[in-house]
Amino acid sequence: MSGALDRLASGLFALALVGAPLLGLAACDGEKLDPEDGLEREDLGSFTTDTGGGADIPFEPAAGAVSALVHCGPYGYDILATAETITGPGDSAIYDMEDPTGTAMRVGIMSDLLPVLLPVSPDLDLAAGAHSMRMYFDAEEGVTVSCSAVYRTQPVEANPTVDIRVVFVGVNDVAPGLNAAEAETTLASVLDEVNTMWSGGNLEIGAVTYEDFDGDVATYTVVDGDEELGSLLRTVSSTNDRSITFFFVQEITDDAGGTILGLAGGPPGTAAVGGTSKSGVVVTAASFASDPSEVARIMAHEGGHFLGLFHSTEKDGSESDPLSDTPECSNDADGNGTLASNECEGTGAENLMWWNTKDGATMSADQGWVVSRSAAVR
Ligand SMILES: [Ca+2]
Ligand SMILES: [Ca+2]
Ligand SMILES: [Ca+2]
Ligand SMILES: [Zn+2]
Repeated sequence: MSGALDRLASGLFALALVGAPLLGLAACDGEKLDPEDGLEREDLGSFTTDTGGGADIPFEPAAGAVSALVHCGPYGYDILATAETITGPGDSAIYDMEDPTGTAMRVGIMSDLLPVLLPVSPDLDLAAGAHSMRMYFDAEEGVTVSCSAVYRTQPVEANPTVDIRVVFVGVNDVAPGLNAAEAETTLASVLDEVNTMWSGGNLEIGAVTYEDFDGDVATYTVVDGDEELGSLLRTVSSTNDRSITFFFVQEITDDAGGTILGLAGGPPGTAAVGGTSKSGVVVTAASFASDPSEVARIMAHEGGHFLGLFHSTEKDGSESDPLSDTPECSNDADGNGTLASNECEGTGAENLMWWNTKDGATMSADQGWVVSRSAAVR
């Protein structure tokens, strides 16, 4: 267990940089699908930890399902949880916490609520039939959680799109023009850049809506730590849930007092599920006036996390994604324990999900395969 818990430091997925030529934004508002078309939701029930500190969560994707999102919580911000093992039909091994990179599956380590998405790689597609996830909690006492699943039965589209909802949380003071009334103009080139970065995975922004936050702006314009982040993401309602909600804020600080450019619920977020601490993405807009491309890089990268993408290579090189078409870099040339972008030029730093996203980063075909199966994508 300690190996996996050592990874806690990477439980918050931070970001930095991208820029690219602008394309015409297809903010198409065409034919609307029924929001529930192609999704099946299942209440899996309530589960309490056994004497081993874990709980076994059975779930069963239907034939034809292209993805399954299982989520369990809430258990608060003082407890961390992950999956110890996941098995598929015939007790086939899908995931083992002790050797995550030995499989084509990844699971995060999360406070409050754990979302788990299958599949996160074309090398381990989803099978119909009986699955079981053993959840592990880093807790002193017993824990009880509610679990649900969303199975996406809608087939994968040739040209998948994802609807975007941008909610402005008191950012107009530091970034004039970032408000619901002006955003269609002021944010257009940023969304063009997001589309450019996503185009390698053939993902495109669909319908876009802009709102000014109608909650406690004074509290949330600076997001202080994990619990405030979770509370903000929980305001995503079930009527907005088949989209990615991006909250634009002035600043995000982590529990250790560091500043973070963006954070996604997850990975993965609870795509198509509102009301959880993993129901959206938070983006800092402080740099918008001086470097609007930074906002685009944050949106594209954190949106990737929300839709189920893990870092292609982690900052300290200890972890990598389960995708064969994204390079892994191990060239810590100066031996300082950190893989800097200039140490991995041409060998990984060009990917959208590089831990420190750069100018011109792109989504790979395998990453496109994963996101096209998200319940938030159509
Ligand atoms: Ca605050
Ligand atoms: Ca890879
Ligand atoms: Ca280094
Ligand atoms: Zn990240």
